[in-house]
Amino acid sequence: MAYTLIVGTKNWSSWSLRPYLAMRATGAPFSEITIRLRAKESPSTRDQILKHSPAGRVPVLKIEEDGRSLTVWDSLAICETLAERHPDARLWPADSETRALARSYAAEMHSGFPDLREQMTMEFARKLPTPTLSEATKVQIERILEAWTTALAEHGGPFLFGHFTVADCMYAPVVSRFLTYGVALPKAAQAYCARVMALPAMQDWGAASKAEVDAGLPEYLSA
Ligand SMILES: N[C@@H](CCC(=O)N[C@@H](CS)C(=O)NCC(=O)O)C(=O)O
Repeated sequence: MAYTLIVGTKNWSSWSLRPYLAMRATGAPFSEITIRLRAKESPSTRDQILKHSPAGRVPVLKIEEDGRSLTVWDSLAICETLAERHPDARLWPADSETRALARSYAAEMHSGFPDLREQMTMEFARKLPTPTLSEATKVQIERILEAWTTALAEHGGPFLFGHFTVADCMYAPVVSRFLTYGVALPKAAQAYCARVMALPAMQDWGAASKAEVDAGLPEYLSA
């Protein structure tokens, strides 16, 4: 059995970071292909991704097993697939009510917070000034902080639902954004961000993002 995770430019690709963290949490070996986002030259980013997935977006997970190849795309679908295939990684909480809550957190992130995502695009390896936040972005930040604080208090930390789960994978790019743009955070959220950033997988993603930035990303266009 062989896994290949296809991701986008690490400094930018928040959707790729999520299943990367889940993949690392399984402890299973995997290969990586990094596709340069925002590539204008031919073949375009989209054409490169289309070689791997009909959806034309990263992340993509390929699973080669028993002579067959399975392609899974979309961050949440990949996290779910890994959780199912690697029960020992406990990527969802064991208790069904807690699991339902953790799934709600993950889904809320996956389908929500559009203003936050647009105003504070992920720039993993960079520190940037805090933009003038729109009212909608402020409301979304407040919602995330309230959700984190509630989960941390109710489940006792160190992660949102106790041990590390897909809910933490889904919010990890928000942690990076808060740090990149210097968003003021209450103590509990600050400590949570520090714990997420200290994960070896986050450190490795950060080192790769920094290498991309140091090598000179071609342009800083809006995503
Ligand atoms: N809902 C998708 C979103 C995936 C997505 O938008 N990926 C971006 C990169 S972060 C992408 O592939 N963009 C294609 C492009 O830039 O051409 C998911 O959760 O995986």
